[in-house]
Amino acid sequence: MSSNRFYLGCSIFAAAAMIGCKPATKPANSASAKPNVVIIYLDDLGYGDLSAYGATAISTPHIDALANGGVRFTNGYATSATCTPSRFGLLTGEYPWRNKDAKILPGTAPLLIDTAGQTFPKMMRSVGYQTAVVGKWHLGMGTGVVDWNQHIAPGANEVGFDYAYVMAATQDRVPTVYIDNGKVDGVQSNDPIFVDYDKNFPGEPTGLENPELTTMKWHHGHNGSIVNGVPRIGFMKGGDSAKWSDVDLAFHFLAKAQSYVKTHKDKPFFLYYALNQPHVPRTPNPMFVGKSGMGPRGDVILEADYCVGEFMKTLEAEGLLENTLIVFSSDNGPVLNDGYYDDAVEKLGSHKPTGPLRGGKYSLYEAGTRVPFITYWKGKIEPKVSDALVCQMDLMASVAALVGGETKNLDSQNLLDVFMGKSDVGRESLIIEANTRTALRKGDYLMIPPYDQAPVNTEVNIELGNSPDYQLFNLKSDIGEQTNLAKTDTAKLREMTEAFEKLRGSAYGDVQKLELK
Ligand code: NG6
Ligand code: CA
Repeated sequence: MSSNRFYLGCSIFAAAAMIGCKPATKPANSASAKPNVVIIYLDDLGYGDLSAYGATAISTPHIDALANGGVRFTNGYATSATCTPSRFGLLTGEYPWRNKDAKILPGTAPLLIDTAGQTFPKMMRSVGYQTAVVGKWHLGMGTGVVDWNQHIAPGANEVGFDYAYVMAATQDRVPTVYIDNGKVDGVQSNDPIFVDYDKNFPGEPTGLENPELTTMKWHHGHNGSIVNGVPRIGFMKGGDSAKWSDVDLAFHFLAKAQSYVKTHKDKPFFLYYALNQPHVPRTPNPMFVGKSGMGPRGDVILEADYCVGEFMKTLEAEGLLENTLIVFSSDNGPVLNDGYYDDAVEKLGSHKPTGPLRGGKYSLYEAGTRVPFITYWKGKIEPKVSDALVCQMDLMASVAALVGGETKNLDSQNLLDVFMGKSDVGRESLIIEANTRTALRKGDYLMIPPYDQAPVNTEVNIELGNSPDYQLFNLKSDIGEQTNLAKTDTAKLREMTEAFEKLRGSAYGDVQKLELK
């Protein structure tokens, strides 16, 4: 019970009498104690996917309540245009391009984060916090050869989370099971689970060979093992009792996040609640099927909004709202067809998941990394819209400043005042990343160096930002990146390439390309 609620029952007494109501020891998680910190992180939600960010074809009232009651950032970035590197940046405070393995990982990948290094949850733990992750992990686990029937380590627990209830990778990758502090939840010794990303297990159906067994059709990739009628990436055998139900997945994680709050409210906690929506396969609970009129992608956005609302109700019911900083964001930008025929393209109508931005998931153009980004703290953060340049990577140093933690030599910058809405002075610059290609945002400008790769990913139908020429955009006057200024504003291009080279250093493999043509 929070001290606020405790005093409620005493409010009719005079102040002197209230002293008699005071508990002998003050609850640790009271308004004057260290605040709880919750990061609510969506998967592939675009800059234009929320009504608070301008969407009119879809309504997201619960997330909007955070956006309209807190700081709504218009220049908030993930480090990357895909999941694994963005999560790496968020949880380590380091640019993912410093780690050559920070790419989209298979479900069997070893743990990506160095267990000896600094992490966000370790920093929180060092100042007395309880720490938890619930939801999508996708940062690898184990050392490369995993027996899914034994305790799997190292993983989220070993990089600082006291409690970790996660899916290993993504909803479209095997193993399709929950992992509870390193143990597959519900696996039984008489039906062990096996996972392989190279070859199928003899006799097991796949999306490729047994399309008649699928209820969702694959478009590209996603033709491995079939679980619940959905063909996945990779192969899996056994573990029937442990397999998740896709339509219940969001509610399952929600319940875990809620129960974590309820059982840990007496001491400060750090909770990273990583939802699965609207990543593929989009499998809305029956409660939301057909509700958006946009097909499953819209329906699962409504489902995610509902989950956020329910989670907020729990914080409120537990008396924690005034003492909890909530950060809301997404790991990368939107994609419609990400490998399944699910009507995301056909039923989109007038909705623009990217908002006014160019590109999408996987892209160096803005829609790849610029995402919804909200900070909310009832009674502490005044509602405002902020155009300050901020990155998810900055949360670690900023929250450290809030809770009295320490960070050393990180790329993460302390922007606490910006996140609290007290300052509009964000980052000077930021390197964004898309599948190891990088670009520089500095001031109002974005500079993308030349890249030889294909300009468009034709499978997902997204412009990737690649061009044999330099690209330079003024994002303030040209948010849609339509006018390449590289040839006309050569002074700005030179300033940007020099700054880029300095920040990127030898980690940028093709430094010679930076010599202006
Ligand atoms: C891609 C998958 C895509 C998605 C993505 C990871 C194929 C053809 N495409 O490789 O469906 O799973 O990886 O998304 O397999 S992320 O949001 O986790 O980065
Ligand atoms: Ca993602």
